[in-house]
Amino acid sequence: MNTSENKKTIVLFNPMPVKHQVAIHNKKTTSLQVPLINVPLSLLAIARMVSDDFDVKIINAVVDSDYKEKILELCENALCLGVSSMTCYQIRDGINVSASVKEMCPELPVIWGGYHPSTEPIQTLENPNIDIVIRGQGELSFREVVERLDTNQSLTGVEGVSYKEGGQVVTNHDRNFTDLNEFPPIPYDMVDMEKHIKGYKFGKRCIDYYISQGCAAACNFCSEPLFCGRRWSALNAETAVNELEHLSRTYNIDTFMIRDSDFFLNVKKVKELCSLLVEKDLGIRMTSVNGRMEQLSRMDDDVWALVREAGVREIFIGTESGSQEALDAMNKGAKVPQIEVCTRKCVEHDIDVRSSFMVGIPGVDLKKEIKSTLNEIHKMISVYGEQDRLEHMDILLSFFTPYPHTKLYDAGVENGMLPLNTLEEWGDFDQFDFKAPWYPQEYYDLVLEFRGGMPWNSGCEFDEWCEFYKGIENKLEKL
Ligand code: B12
Ligand code: SF4
Repeated sequence: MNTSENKKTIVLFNPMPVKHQVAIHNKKTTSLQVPLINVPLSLLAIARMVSDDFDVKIINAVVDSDYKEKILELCENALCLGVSSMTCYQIRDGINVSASVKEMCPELPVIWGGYHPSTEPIQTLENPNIDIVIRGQGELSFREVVERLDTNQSLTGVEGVSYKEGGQVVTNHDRNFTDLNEFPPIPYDMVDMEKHIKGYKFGKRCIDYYISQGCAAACNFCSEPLFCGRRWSALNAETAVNELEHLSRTYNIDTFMIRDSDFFLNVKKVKELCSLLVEKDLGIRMTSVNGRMEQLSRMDDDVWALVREAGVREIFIGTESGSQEALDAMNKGAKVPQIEVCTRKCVEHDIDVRSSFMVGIPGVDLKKEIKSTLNEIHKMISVYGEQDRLEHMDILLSFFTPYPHTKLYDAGVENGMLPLNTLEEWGDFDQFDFKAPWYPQEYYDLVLEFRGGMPWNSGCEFDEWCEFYKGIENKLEKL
């Protein structure tokens, strides 16, 4: 064990998720469509496991200026560098920083974790500047790796870890998913919280929080099932509510952006949490609370009412598509009419809806897919528009994007998409508006035109929207 005087430094880095800061403002509300400023929960989650014995420094590219210089300075005498990455520009930024660090300190172990390396560990380790990958939930594996590095031991047998030894990649066994209640609380005080507090539509001081990790569903486009093996764990209601209370008091927080993948999975737990929140009457709001439409559409009205009373002001639904063929190809486990059921439930209970759709699923009839998806979006807009409540909804519309080793990645390759063979290729891949080879330009352009015209992107009123949508329908018919 290291004493306080001789604690070794561990540097943890959260790279930029996007190449250029893109703030897509919602023209109907004050919120951002993609809030980039996020508490680096991934890094804090692993930092909590080693912070007693090591001096952990967290650098978040989104809020720390001159982050590369800071990392280089900190790495000079460090035990290791840890990098977190999703499948997006974070890879490119992470590669660049890892390469600079290795140039300065070739012996310093560079460890990657997060969704991308977890689902593509071998390719990640083929990069010469990355030595170790921690797959899946990182807490226990990271602690063990750090302890081994500190005592100069090999990583043989450390579960959930892949690493290079003698030029070969060694893949240790997976690690079992650990109950979140076994970990200490997320140490928010390890970062400068003022830099991580954002305005969101329900308040001025919003931070990220999560109550559960994992997801039990198996959508064919998503990395989550590969990452967590369809396992799920949630904090006990009392623990979560105490933390929310502590955070709201300590940092004067009015809104929590809930970062779970599947908040509503266990309705009994949802009820326990919400009842306690009502009892404690903390006056906090919860936003972006993720729910699956299949679950939400069969949730009882008294639970909807309880959830609202507890402070849930916005639900994020992966509605994905208006085409049943596409939903089935995604293995979404949902039916198109559930979109409307959920939308109406949200309106009825005065909960804002934020939902995401995508088009371009490989192997699906494209024209029908676009037509029915745009139509379903129009129906959602109409539910809110007819009540003059457009500022209470938000829809993200994107194009199918491949993620490593998902079934739809394979289907994409079968349909002519070029495989992504290196970490660098993934890092340079356009995450925003991927134009798949099966996507004719005129369809692609029409979807972009539709997206630009949606009320929160264009600022238009409902009657203007209806006119605009008619025009889009006509254009689509002619294609
Ligand atoms: C917050 C968030 C964001 C934030 C950024 C977060 C950040 N790191 O800066 C924002 C909003 C910017 C964002 C953006 C995107 N996101 Co996002 N995001 C999330 C979300 C909701 C929460 C992440 C989180 O904090 N979780 C809590 C922490 C504790 O869990 P964790 O990150 O998994 O960390 C654990 C392990 O992964 C591991 N670990 C993580 N990092 C490291 C590092 C080291 C060194 C080690 C040892 C271990 C380790 O240990 C941690 C503790 O167990 C997740 C869904 C989810 N529930 O996780 C999606 C998720 C990560 N996002 C996802 C995606 C796809 C995106 C986008 C690429 C989508 C897109 N096409 O637009 C964009 C990227 C850029 C863009 N176009 O805007 C996918 C990832 C899939 C993939 N293969 O990468 C997820 C899983 C959602 C999903 N189900 O599809 N996202
Ligand atoms: S429900 Fe959401 S998080 Fe779970 S597998 Fe499907 S898309 Fe991924």
